[in-house]
Amino acid sequence: MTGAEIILETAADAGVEICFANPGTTELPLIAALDRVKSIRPVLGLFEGVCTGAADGYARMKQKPALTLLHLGPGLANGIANLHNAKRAQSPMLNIIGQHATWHINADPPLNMDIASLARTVSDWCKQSESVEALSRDTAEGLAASLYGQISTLIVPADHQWTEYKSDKITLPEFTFDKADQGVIANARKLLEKAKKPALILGGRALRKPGLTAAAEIQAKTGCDLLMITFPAYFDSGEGLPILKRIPYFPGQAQTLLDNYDTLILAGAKEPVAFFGYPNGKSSLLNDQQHRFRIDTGKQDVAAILEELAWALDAVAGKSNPTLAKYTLPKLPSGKLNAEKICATIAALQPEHCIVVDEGILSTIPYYSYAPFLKPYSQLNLTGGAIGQGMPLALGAALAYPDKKVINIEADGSAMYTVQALWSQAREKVDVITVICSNRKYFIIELECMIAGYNSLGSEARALMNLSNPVLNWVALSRGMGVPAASVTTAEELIREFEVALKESGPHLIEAILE
Ligand SMILES: Cc1ncc(C[n+]2csc(CCOP(=O)(O)OP(=O)(O)O)c2C)c(N)n1
Ligand SMILES: [Mg+2]
Repeated sequence: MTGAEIILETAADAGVEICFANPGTTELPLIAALDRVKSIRPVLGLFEGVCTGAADGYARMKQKPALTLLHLGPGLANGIANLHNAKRAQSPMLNIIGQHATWHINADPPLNMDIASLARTVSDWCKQSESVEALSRDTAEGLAASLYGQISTLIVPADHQWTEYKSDKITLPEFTFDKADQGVIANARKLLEKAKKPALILGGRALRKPGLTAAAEIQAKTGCDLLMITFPAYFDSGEGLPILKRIPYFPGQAQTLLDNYDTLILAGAKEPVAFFGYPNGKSSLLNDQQHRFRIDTGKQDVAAILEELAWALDAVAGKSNPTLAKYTLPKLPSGKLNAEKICATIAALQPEHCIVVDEGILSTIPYYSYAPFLKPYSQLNLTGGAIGQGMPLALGAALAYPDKKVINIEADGSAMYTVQALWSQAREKVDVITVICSNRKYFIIELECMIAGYNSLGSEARALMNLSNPVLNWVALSRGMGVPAASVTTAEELIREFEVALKESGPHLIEAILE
């Protein structure tokens, strides 16, 4: 068995099913090993940002480690933006990065660079293998570290990959999150009992069904509001779950919401801060009078902590909770499209248990007024603010759950960063419906300019926000990568095309042209 084979064998034993890959000559033994270790399915991305984004989507859905295979420093560099998003999403992931043969590095060949320094900016665990005999342990350690919801990166020189491996295979130890702190739970209980107007801010794993169910019980008992962070990696939503208010993106709106509360209990969430610093702005969205208290460390099981807090509050009623969301079918719109109508159409037509990926930027803001009242579904969002995530994320989510429809609501500017994901969607025949919100501009930058007081921008400045010269031909781009596509301008056309896409299997793209 080669070093490359033991890496894949160790990963396969740990439950890894897919390798999101864009390899090169320093990964040849790993390419060959994928032929031998059949339980790992290779998925080719035509840009490394597609591989890392797809791995993130898979990891968020499966909550188990996703594997990428990338080529040297430049390959990693191309994948960094979506690794940054994955790190912010606390997605378990192991990157295997090929390195030059150990004896060749000092010759400084053209592709040589400091891979580890680059990797550390996005990795919680990072190692360059020191011998072929360490490869199974290195792989197991990297995977084990990722289980907390972290990024691990293992850099493997080509000679370690091709050399024969003679040691034993290492099995991952049983994983458990760090133990809950009873003192913290008692403090949270006291704060909630004392507060006049409390809220829980939920993020991370607290936004999955078990955490939401416990939060709903706490809400029913204490009367606290439930808020969610602005860009959650994942949340369960719909009928039977509590109704959460999303903290708005713009700091003024966020502060208006948060000012309502005297006490904020943070569960799987950091203290809320403004996305950017503005002239005369401030970082924190909370004021000095507000009590704030985090109940988990990020390495603990926050859903279990919420459950313990519910017990401590004597909030576990076990009977039906009247505050939970009830299903309301959104009305289908008509006429020329705008963002509100795109969101209403998708909300009205999306099937139960689907996966919605939101990288609609300004166009998806209206969607959140429907989200709590739909049939149960899962939603994935852009987490780290590095755009170009939606299409790969949708690919990975669809590979994780081939039986579910994935609906990717995608802004046109963001879509262009990793548009190659469409080719992988076609090749892997995944059920992804991409709706491009085609406003033909970087609308949010335009809006941010207006808010910042740059009201009379000239043609040079405007050129940096305008995507209409030339107009992107979405139908041609999509068909060119093997994904059937249509372009629509009215709600009636969008409804028709969306219904066709829902009925057929395989990927589809619909360009929704906005007024
Ligand atoms: C990797 C990366 N590059 C650039 C940006 C800056 N940026 C934020 S939003 C945006 C454009 C958004 O345009 P679009 O995706 O069309 O959404 P819209 O604002 O039109 O709704 C850009 C360039 C970013 N966030 N991430
Ligand atoms: Mg746009």
